[in-house]
Amino acid sequence: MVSFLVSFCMYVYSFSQCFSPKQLTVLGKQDLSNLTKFISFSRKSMQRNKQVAMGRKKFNMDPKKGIQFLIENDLLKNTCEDIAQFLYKGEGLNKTAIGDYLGERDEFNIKVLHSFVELHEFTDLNLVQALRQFLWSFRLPGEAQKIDRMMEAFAQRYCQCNPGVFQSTGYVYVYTCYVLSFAIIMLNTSLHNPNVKDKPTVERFIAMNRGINDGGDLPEELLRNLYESIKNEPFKIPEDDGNDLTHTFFNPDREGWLLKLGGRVKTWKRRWFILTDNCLYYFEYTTDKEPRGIIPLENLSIREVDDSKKPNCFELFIPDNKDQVIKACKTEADGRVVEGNHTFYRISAPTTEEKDEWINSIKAAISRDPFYEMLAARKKKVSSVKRH
Ligand code: 4IP
Repeated sequence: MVSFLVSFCMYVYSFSQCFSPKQLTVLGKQDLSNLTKFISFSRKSMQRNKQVAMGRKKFNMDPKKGIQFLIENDLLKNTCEDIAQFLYKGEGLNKTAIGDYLGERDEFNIKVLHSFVELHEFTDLNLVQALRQFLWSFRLPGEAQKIDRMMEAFAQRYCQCNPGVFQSTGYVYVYTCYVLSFAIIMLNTSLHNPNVKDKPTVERFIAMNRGINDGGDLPEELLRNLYESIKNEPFKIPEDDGNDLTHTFFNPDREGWLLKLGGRVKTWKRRWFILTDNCLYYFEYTTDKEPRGIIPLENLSIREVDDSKKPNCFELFIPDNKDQVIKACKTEADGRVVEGNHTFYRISAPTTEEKDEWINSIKAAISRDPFYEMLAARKKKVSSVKRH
C-alpha cells in the first residue's frame, strides 16, 4: 500500500512539473491544495527512502551501527520483533552482516535471534527443508559459539513447529534435532564437495546417527528421506567472503577417518581428519563442532614410513630437526586446549590408495601456503644469484 502511494505521488509530482503556473491555475483550489500535500508527502517519502538505503548500507558495513542509525532516524522501532522483521525481510541487506548481527552474544541480540527464528515457519517441513529455508535467510558466521547458538535456536523452533517428530521430550528432544542438523550439514559437504572422494552411503549415514535419539535410534525411513533429499539437491548457501570457519569446514580439501599415534603416550586413536586452509584438524566424531586437535602445516614436511604395527603410514615432521616439537594444539580430556607434544605425527590410512591421496593432498596444501611459496621464490632467487 505504502509503495503504491509513493509511486502514485511521484507520478502526480512529475505530472505537476509539466504545467506552467498559469496552467496550474486552471485546476481548482482544492486540487491545488491536494497536489501540494502530495508533493510534500512525496518529498518526505523520497527523503525517507534515501535514509533507509543509507541505513542498509551502514548495516552492511557494520550491522550494529546500521541498526542504531535506523532507530535514531525513526526508521525502525527499537524492539527485538521489529529488528527481527527487518532482518527477516532482508531487503538490500548483506546475508553475512545479518548472520553477524544475529550471532552477537549480548542479551538483546540473542532475543532478536529468537524473534528472527520465530518468523520462520517450519510446520510440516522435514528437517532438510527447514534447514534449506533457515540457512538461506542469512549466512552462518564463522565462530563455533555463534553457530552453536543459532543452530540451537533453529532446533528449538523446528521442534516447536513439529512436535512428535523426535520421540523424547525437553532438552534431549532439541538436542537430537540439533545433532541431526549438524549431521545433515556435514553430509551435504561429503556428498557434494568434489574434493571429498569417499561419499557416504545411506547405510553409513544411518549408522553415523545411531543412538542420537536419547540413546535410541531415529526411524530409518526418516533418515533415508533426509539423505535422499540432500543427495538430490545440495544446500544453497549465501555467498561469502570465504574467510571463516564455516567456509573452512564446508569446503575441505579432504576429509576422512585415519588412525593417529599419540605424542608422549604412543596410543593409536581413530580420528576424523579434515584438511583445509593449510591445517589438519582432527575430531573424535564427524559431528563434533570443536576439533580435538589442530596441526598447522606451515614448515612441516610429509613422508611415507613403515610401521611394524599399522599399515599405510605417513608422517608429518619438521625437516632437519627431529627433536623439535611441532607447533600444534590439542584438547585435553578435561577440555583445556594445550600445545601438542609431537616431534612427528604418525598417521595410518585405511588403504594404500587413501594413504597416497592424503599425502598428495597434504603436499598440495603445504605448497599452496603463501609463506612457503614466498620462501621457495626467495630460495630460487638466492640460488640463481649464486649461479651468476
Ligand atoms: C593420548 O593417549 C591420545 O593418543 C591423544 O590423542 C594424544 O594427544 C595423547 O598424546 C595421548 O597420550 P591416551 O588417550 O591413551 O591417553 P587424542 O587427542 O586424539 O585423543 P594428541 O596430541 O595426539 O592429540 P600426548 O602427547 O598428550 O601423550
